[in-house]
Amino acid sequence: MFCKMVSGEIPVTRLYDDADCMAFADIHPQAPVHVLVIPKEHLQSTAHAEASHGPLLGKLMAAAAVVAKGQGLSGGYRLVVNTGDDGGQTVGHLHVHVLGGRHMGWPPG
Ligand code: D5M
Repeated sequence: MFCKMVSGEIPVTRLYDDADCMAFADIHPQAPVHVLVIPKEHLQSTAHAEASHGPLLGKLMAAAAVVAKGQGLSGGYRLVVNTGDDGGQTVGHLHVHVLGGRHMGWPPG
């Protein structure tokens, strides 16, 4: 479904956009800042990543850091990548949650 954000079929405000990745606000925010960073190439999850995806995964993390900085999260933030059913993944297009603006508890639920 996030491929439709990439194509523009589902319009979203892009909080970050480069050749490989883009970011937009999560529709169900779990923190004052909750942004999703996705690869434009469809990749279902980290479990589906091959060694050849290494550079893309690196770009995704770097993009998440740029997003966090752009959102003013100078006090820290959390990056979350849910994977598969047990990991709580509900959308089958790899995404990094950037969560911030409040203190994050541990362990996660
Ligand atoms: O996280 C999937 C996340 O995707 C969840 O936090 C809601 C969000 N979501 C689902 N649909 C949309 C749209 N249309 N816009 C913005 N955000 C969306 P997961 O890690 O798979 O549980």
